[in-house]
Amino acid sequence: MDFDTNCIFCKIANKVIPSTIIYEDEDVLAFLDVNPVTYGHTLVIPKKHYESFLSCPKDVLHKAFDLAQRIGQVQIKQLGAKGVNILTNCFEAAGQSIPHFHIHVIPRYEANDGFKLEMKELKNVNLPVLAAELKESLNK
Ligand code: DGP
Repeated sequence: MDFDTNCIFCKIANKVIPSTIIYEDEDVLAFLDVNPVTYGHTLVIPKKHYESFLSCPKDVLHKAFDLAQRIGQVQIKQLGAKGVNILTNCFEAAGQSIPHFHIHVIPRYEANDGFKLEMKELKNVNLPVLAAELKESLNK
């Protein structure tokens, strides 16, 4: 499906609803997040509808991440960001609220600037057992 009539990012990609676009070509689009967590928070999307990173074809992924890289570089050069977080949430359990693949490009200025990614250590994991399980599926 190229266009999902219920998808807000499909509507943005097709200019059915407005957004603040900073770059577009025939495959990908970058626009400012309407609820930015830091100054310059940008979203990169493919114009065609793919539910998430996990189902996006590799050539499109490549174009989207290439653009995300360029935007991150510009955020540092132009906005004076000191760092950048690249984030793509896959499915509701991971915080995805819009089911159209998108990459958050979040410029960072300091540790307490509005964005926080907390990684708490999960204790008591048997790493060799887990690795064996994952390797089996990966190498099938
Ligand atoms: P996620 O939670 O990863 O699905 O992020 C969705 C982001 O999309 C969230 O940061 C807010 C942003 N967003 C939602 N609706 C709109 C919109 O209509 N326009 C723009 N520019 N951004 C939107």
